[in-house]
Amino acid sequence: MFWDIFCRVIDNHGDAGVCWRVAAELGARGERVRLWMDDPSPLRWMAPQGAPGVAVVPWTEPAPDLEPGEVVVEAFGCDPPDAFVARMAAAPRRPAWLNLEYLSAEAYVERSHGLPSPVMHGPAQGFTKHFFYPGFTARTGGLLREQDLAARRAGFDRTAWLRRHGIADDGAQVLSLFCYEPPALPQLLQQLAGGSRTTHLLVTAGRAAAAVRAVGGRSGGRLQLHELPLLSQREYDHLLWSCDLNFVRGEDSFVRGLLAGVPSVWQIYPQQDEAHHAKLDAFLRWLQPPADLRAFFLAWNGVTGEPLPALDVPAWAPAARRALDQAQALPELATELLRFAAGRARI
Ligand code: TRH
Repeated sequence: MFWDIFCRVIDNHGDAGVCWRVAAELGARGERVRLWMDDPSPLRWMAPQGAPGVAVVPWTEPAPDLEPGEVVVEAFGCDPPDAFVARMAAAPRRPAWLNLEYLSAEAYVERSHGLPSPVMHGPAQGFTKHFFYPGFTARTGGLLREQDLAARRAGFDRTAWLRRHGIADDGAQVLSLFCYEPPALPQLLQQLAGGSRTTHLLVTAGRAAAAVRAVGGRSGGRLQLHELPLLSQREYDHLLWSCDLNFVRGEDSFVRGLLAGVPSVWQIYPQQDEAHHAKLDAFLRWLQPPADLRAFFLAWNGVTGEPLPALDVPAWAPAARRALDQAQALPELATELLRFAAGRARI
């Protein structure tokens, strides 16, 4: 099928990251995709290699006047341009119209996945959009897992990757840091500096590196800090696979952290009225972590003002492996999206 995926970059990297990943995976399965982005600039570092079957369309104002494909996906309710919607309405065969939603483990996801949403006004009045929710149960759209992921993982050489980034695989623990500005960051740095074993902390470029600098973080004691450049999404996976534990944030890196099969600590994207607390709680109910890991999540997200528990990577590893098994048993998002859209496109 021919897909139009619409993406507005609100802030951070997640909107671009999720949309690119979905587009690239559909392309890898032989679909043709136009990815409309109001700001395609993050793709320069996130996906410099491009992807077969995927063309990026700058979503300018006015928008390019293009004939809609068979499936239109608006990511996160971003509303395609009116002129394009008018073309959808005039098309001899109505495109399937999906709204790809944010990831959550909350109960409303199962209830809402696949629901129709009648379009009440505008040129496509009378059309029906459908909600498509990623999620953590068999009755959701599941999680995206690329078809080549297992083979890439099997051929991956951690020692060589670390060495390329100037880090010796010398028995020290290796952690990655991708975060916003967690209030407990100074505590973490202190804990690692005073730890019983050496830690290499690989700090991702952008907000995480700025947050470390803002709290005066530097190498010392048992802590070795390393600042990374912006990595492509593929290289970011390699980073996650090289580490004993990953600090992740937002939604996309969080899923990649789960799929890496080693423990991760998630900083959830903060929302108004602390709506993200319920989201974090729902995920923790899915993960069933040991009590100290749970307490670590809550302190890292500022939900409790408790001090950070000690990092205990070996004790947290079984929960991460269990989570990986559970994640791999979930529906696969690109497969589900294809099935769902093919069903709707025939209507
Ligand atoms: O950047 P984020 O905080 O994005 C957020 C969330 O998605 C949030 O839910 C959303 O509402 C908000 O944006 C607008 O975190 P996330 O989702 O993990 O996206 C990061 C992307 O960046 C992911 O695709 C991985 C990628 N990445 C790289 O490709 N290279 C890198 O070096 C790093 C650190 C990340």
